[in-house]
Amino acid sequence: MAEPLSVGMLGYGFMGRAHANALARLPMFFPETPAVERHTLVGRDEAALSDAADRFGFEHTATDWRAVVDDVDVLYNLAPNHLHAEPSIAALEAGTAVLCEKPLAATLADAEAMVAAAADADVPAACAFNYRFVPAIQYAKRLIDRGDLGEIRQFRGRYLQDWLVDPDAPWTWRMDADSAGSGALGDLGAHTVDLARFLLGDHAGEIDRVTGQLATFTEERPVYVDDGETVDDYRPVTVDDAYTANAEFENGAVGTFEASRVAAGHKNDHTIEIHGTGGSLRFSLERLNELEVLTGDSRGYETVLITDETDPYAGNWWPPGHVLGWEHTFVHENSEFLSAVAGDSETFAPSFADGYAVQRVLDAIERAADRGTWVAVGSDAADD
Ligand code: SOE
Repeated sequence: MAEPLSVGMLGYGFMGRAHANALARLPMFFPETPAVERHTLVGRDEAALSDAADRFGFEHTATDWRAVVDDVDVLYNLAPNHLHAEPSIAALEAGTAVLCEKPLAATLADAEAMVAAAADADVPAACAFNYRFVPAIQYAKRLIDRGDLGEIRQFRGRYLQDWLVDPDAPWTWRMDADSAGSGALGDLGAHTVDLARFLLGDHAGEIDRVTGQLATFTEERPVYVDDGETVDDYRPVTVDDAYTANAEFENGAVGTFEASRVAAGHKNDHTIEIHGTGGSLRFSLERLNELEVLTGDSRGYETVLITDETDPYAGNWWPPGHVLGWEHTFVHENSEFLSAVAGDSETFAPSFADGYAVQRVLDAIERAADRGTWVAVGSDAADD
């Protein structure tokens, strides 16, 4: 029997929990996935790290990723965005496969260096766009690839959250341009742009050009002491709270994109709509087991529950109608990624190249917002 793949995980916050949970679920629900040893958890605060390692099932801890990247088979880079490039590149240079959280990097330059390192490596370099692995999204892709929607004319994607409506919500690294790159645009918009590329890339082509509008409504936010109530300091918010963009695809299809962290009442509302000459699709993350489909002569949308045994990934879980949730997307993503590490590594997607393609769109939206005009994706910033 093959040795289990040893995993090093950099970061043990929200994404650490999501991926460690996925690794724990795999042997029971996706037994065909290569076995994994949760080897080393990496972070800075030794006490918190050791507590997380116990809960997540990691055998070792380390406070410096440099000591880990060539000691494991796989690096999960779940650190803040400005720490995506250096450890991921070092791992790839050591022949260690990488799964890096989205957006690929805080800057286009970092993303470029990462995609170059991935091209030189013969191990998979994955960008963790987990929403590709929602069964209903995979099902939507099947319908689009089969031609049920005809020629693609229009894409509409919005990702709305409300955790920053309150001006007293605490400052975090996600509000700092140096650490995060951008705000709602990179954190949420990256997912929507990735889904547009995933679903429509083979039909409408890439996004050619974009407009952009970015807004920050609360200019500084409090940092609290440990009691969570007493304000210690205020730090500036240097990223967007919300963005909107128009887009044109290679085939002439039109797109509208938006995301917000200040959309009161919307918790994790990632909704996409696609219209073609033969029909339409509607998906909402808050109802992720369902896909709304309109094709042929139908006068209205049909709501299809994507939980049948024959639906993507669904047969590995429960009987039809025994619905799945957000965390299952990580299980599917990890199963595909680890299978690629152990086998056909060339074909894994979403790859760093996909992450870079998304980053170019995000960058063009920011530049379009600065200029107040359409910007061609991939055009030279020096020409702005
Ligand atoms: C932000 O609130 C966040 O956690 C993103 O960072 C994730 O990528 C998204 O899936 C859910 O929202």
